[in-house]
Amino acid sequence: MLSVVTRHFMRQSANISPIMKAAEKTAAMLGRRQAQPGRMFAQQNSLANLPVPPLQQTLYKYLLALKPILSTEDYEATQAIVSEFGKPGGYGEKLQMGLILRSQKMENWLSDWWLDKAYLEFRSPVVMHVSPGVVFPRENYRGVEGQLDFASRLIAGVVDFKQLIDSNSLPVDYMSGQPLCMDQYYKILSSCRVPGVKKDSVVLYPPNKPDAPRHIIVAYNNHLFSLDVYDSNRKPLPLTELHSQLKRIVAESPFPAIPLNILTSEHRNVWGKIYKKMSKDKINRASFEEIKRSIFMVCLDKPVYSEETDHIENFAHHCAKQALYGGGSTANSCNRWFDKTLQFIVGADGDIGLQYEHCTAEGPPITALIDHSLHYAHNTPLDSRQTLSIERSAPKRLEFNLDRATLEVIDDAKCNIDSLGNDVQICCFSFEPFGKDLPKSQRISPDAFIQLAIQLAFFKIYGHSTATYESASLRKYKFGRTDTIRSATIESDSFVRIMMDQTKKPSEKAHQMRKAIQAHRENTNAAINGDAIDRHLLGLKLVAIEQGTNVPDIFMDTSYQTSVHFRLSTSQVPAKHDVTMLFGPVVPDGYGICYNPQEDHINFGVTAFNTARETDSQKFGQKLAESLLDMQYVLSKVPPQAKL
Ligand code: COA
Ligand code: HC5
Repeated sequence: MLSVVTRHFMRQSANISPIMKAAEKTAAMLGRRQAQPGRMFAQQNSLANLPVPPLQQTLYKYLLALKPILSTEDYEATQAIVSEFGKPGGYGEKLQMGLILRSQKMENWLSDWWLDKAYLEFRSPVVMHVSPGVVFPRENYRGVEGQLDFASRLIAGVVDFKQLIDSNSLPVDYMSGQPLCMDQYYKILSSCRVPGVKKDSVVLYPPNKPDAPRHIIVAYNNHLFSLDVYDSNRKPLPLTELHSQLKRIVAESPFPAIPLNILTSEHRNVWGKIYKKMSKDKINRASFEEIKRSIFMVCLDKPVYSEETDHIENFAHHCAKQALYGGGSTANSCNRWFDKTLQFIVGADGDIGLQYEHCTAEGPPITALIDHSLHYAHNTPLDSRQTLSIERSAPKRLEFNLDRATLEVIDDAKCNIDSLGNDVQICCFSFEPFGKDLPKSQRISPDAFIQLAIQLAFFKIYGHSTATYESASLRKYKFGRTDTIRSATIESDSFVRIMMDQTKKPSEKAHQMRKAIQAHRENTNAAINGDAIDRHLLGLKLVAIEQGTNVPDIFMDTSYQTSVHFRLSTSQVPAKHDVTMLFGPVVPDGYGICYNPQEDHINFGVTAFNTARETDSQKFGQKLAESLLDMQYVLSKVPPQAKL
């Protein structure tokens, strides 16, 4: 089945006529609002603070969300616990008051907590567990010459995007007609996660300071080089210059370096301890500083894909591995610095992509940067920026002093990344029969349609619904990050059951599909308007912890654990270019599902762990494609209805 809908990733990006210098024109070509100097934060002051939802509303919705995923017995037990928590003058009201007080003192009561709880205090490796990978459309070059040519174009494209950020010229993003917080754009470049023994931190080097970074890090053969991308007058280096500097880096590094970099893929406590110890040495400290301060990173990967030995169908899979974790210690995992916010991956076979450390930003600002940079890379002739730069320095190799103990941990880290890589089962595919166009033609939200297909696919395999997470943007609010759309609803559960019932007519199935889609849309609207339940419940729990009181029963209840055991962790990240994105599951027996809906097809990245016998991402991908077609069939049997 999958072979029918799978297509290799040779599709080229949108065929857009060459446009050169003006960044505003690029933005316009990409369908974004016109760039205007100083306009990036035009709406920022009008953004509201994140509200605290009413307690009773959240408790009511929490019970609704539990219904399709719990047994009747468990549900009834939890009902009693929830009602005790929410009774007048009870524990819930006390915590709610604490949360309201916090929200009155802060622009966003959630964002600091979220940064800590979701990211900086999380101790598992960022690879696979936190950092997503993005696979770009395959480029036409093969070999190192083309690799360096493309890498220089991509670097120039990112620097061009940076100019838009630095001059506050990026057009404001909008969602459902509402302006969004633009703060995350300031955090994706010149930023880095720093390992700590118990908790990580994140550093950011603003562009408007006199000593603002001018360099990027280039990884080649496990060596790290600091390369200036601006001259001493802060003018971006011409493409030809970037190209010759990259050539120099390659020529100077014929043999692989000791793969210290792989330590960034370790458990955070392990890496935090080594980092602390290594930082006592002046040379190490200076090199760490150079990496942290760099604007972004480019990984010039060695070729590991062979057209002769591998079937062409495997190319997408190869790219996904490189983007998600580097493919393992003998492939390119040692040619990364996983703490760095943005690592562009440029392989030798037209295989390109991105690895990104998630703590500073969500996917949409990253895809805006990708869309701009790829467009620039494809449309800028080599000689277009020939203005001669002055006083540029040669690329500088970063040095490290390593002791015997660290060398041993490097060996362990290589084994660990290989185990992690062998454990992940990746299924990236493009669903070809239709894209957003089909649900739109039926006046249905494409996102709700795809989410429902995910529910159906899960039900086909397991015969029940499960806790499902879909990312919803809170950027409508100042410094907003995300909340959760819980896609398993009472309505979706009825829908998947009816779909599997041979006795039901298409009209009955279509009727329930529309009810489930409507429920999903309502949940989506609630989430983006600050009325979802998950971050509110987290907030109440954290108030209890901060107040030093007992964590209330509602959070100790096994049903709560079930409700946050997201076997389906999903996210829509739309991009103009035909990219495929993927991230790891968030629970051992779960799936990570990321999708980029295009007008006439949908790119999916599905992951699962091999160690969980009950999951299989290939099978899930097949069932997902099948479910989308089943839903298309049902819709084809009924006349279009009112818009949902
Ligand atoms: N009839 C016809 N067309 C419809 C429709 C309907 N009933 N409902 C929606 N559409 C159209 C929209 O106008 C839109 O058109 P476009 O392709 O021209 O832009 C398109 O279909 C997509 O809409 P939809 O599928 O409903 O999704 P959405 O854009 O509303 O997105 C979320 C839903 C939840 C993904 C979004 O609100 C969100 O929060 N995005 C951010 C997620 C995120 O941050 N992810 C990354 C986390 S790191
Ligand atoms: C380049 C695509 C990145 C998508 C990453 C994403 O969706 O991250 C989610 C962030 C959030 O807060 O919801 C987390 N998730 C991967 C667990 C869904």
